[in-house]
Amino acid sequence: MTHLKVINPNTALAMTESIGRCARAVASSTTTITAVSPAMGPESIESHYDEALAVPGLLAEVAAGEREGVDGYVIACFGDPGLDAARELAAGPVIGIAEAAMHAATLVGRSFSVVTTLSRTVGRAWDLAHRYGFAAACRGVHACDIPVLDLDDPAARKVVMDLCAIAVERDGSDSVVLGCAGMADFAAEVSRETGVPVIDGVAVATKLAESLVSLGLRTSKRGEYARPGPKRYSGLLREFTT
Ligand code: 5HY
Repeated sequence: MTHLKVINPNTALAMTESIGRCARAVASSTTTITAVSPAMGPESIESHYDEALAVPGLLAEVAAGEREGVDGYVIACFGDPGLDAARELAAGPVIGIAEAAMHAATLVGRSFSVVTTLSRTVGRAWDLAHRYGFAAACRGVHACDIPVLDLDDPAARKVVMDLCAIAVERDGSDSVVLGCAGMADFAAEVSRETGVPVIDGVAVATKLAESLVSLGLRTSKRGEYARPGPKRYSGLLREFTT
């Protein structure tokens, strides 16, 4: 059996349950999915400030996973918050949904568009495309300007659906990457409407983590992702002392 921990770094439990359903829908029968939110952090992640404050709680969940013998992790937030720090803590693979989705998009087409939430997060999506080496394939990043926690409203879904179609037409891209874990459960519907592959990073990251674990590929501890050395942390971070 493979045990994957899918971490929604925000504290919106309804979103965590939806993310868990999406991960379980694609996981193999020999994979157990544990979907969690941290015990502390922002109710949604829509700014650099939110992202920074999401990381301690996220890392606490990875540290707990290591004690529990978790085989691999998914960071289910499109900013891939805390990804490098989580890889230092984890023995197994840690996959961010943005990195996973962009990889998948370049395997099914020459170009992709990203449809994300607030306009203020567009720059972060571009930063990730550049960091992961997909800037040339990314034809555009489009914001629906709907807050993360309002995405399950049917009217909001119509806005996202329409924007995906506009993005494909305007960018001439081969596929659409959904720029929020809160959009995970309607990738198939958007794909039917737009006629192009629509990629949900939760599903792709789950299968990538599962595949890497099955191949025996764990996070390398030789260099940058070696475990952090012993250190004291004070105040609210006291529990992180190693
Ligand atoms: C996410 N925020 O996937 C991102 C989306 C965003 O709380 N979960 C969040 O807007 O960056």
